[in-house]
Amino acid sequence: MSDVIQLSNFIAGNWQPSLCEHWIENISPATGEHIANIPCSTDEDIDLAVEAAIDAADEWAQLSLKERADWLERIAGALEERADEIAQLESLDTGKPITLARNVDAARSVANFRFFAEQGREFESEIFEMSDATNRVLYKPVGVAGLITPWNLPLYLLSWKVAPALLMGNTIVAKPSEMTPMTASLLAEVMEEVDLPRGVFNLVHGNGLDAGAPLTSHPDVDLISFTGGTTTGREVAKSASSGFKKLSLELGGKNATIIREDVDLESMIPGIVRASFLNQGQVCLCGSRILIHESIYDSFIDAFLNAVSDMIVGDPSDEDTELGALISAAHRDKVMAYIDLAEEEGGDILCGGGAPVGIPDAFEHGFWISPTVIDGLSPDSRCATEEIFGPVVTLHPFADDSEAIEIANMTDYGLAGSIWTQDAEAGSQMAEKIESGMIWVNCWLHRDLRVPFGGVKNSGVGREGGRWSLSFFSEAINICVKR
Ligand code: TXE
Repeated sequence: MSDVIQLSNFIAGNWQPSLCEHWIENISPATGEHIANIPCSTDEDIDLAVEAAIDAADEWAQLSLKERADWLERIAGALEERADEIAQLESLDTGKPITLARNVDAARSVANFRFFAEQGREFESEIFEMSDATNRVLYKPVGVAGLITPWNLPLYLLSWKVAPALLMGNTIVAKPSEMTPMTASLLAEVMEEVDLPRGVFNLVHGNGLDAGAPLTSHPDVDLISFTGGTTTGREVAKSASSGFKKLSLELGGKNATIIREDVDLESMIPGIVRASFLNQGQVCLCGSRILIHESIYDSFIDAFLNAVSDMIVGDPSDEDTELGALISAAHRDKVMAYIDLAEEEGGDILCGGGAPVGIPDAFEHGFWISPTVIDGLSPDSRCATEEIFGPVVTLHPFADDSEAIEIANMTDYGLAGSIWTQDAEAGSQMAEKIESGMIWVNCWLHRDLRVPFGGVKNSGVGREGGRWSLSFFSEAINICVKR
């Protein structure tokens, strides 16, 4: 018990427990051990944090864009110095492999601040000339930004929102997932370390109903940026709409990976495996339905299963590990329930389907599932159309491009997808017909931070990324001066 970390809220530059002094236990996904306590904050803590954010708003808004870009640069530098610590904490808190935590989570968190600092320096307001007048567009802060983030990529996704929100002059109340609080606290430490003015960044820990919901409905919160499940997103949208808050929702996905008959399997298999199982399949962009041209169905399965069976599942702190644990017992049970359902729906489990064999004793109470590949399901079955969000993919044959597109569009989600082919032009044409916000051809999660990021259908509302983030986190005001 003495090793259990005690985390606090960070409000107006002060570290404090929740006013009700209740706590939530934070559990290590890899071992099932109790590793931390976080404040179980309520509406009273949210009120305090919003007040602090309002108090800090004027001073922060008065800084120039370039001055705020300098702040982002300072934050990036301080985070970079703690990159190893970020990776360790993220791996402990999420159960993900340390290499992934280092190369993706820690690296991207630093890069997010650097990228938006650069965007701030390059940003130019538009001028629209008329024959007798000049229009000048100003980008003002929206006000207090409520940022709610999930557990799969904790600091990566939080920094993706914090950086542009700060750049455009907003002050922040952040509510990270109760399951992965560690690196959000580290970010607050960094804000303190660099002397960010008090109240500009406030952090309130707690669960969704007690702390998240009062943030989304708070009358003085002007904007909500939310990443999480579609069901929660619907609640957030209802709650935020009554106050006409600016709203961005990045929700779930059920993305298709389309393998055309001309694919060069040997060179593309590693990318397809990565798209299927990165972060144990717990990335909203993961390709959880693989659609394969019928002429190469069997050879694809052989090559894919070969590569999947080589994946190293186990100790997240081991440099060779490729797959770690799932986030929680409840989530593991949810994913297992889908695997059971797949069998009921007539699916054939080609590999995986349960805890990995031979997992060391230290991890026997953790939440593990081996990479699982399921064949033989109808493309409109529940397992093939609902978000499972785990290391599970289903395989489906198609006869031609139009059938692949039809199957790809057979879900209520529309976040991402990928197409694998030697004919990049045909892949690109096909991508236009897929109902998703982002499609990759011959790659996956190949991110240019300048491009729009977001989904259609039940995968969300709005776009973030590059100038879309700058626009979302600001109010464009036009001033027309007649000569
Ligand atoms: O997400 P939640 P969970 C999907 C995935 C997963 C499912 C549920 O399918 O199985 O969502 O995951 C806060 N008002 N994704 O339970 O509940 C919550 O505290 C305001 C996809 O973790 O949506 C956390 O901070 N906030 C996703 C955040 O919302 C509320 C990544 C996300 O939690 C709230 C994660 C409420 N009423 C899960 N209820 C992606 N798109 O990347 C909860 N929260």
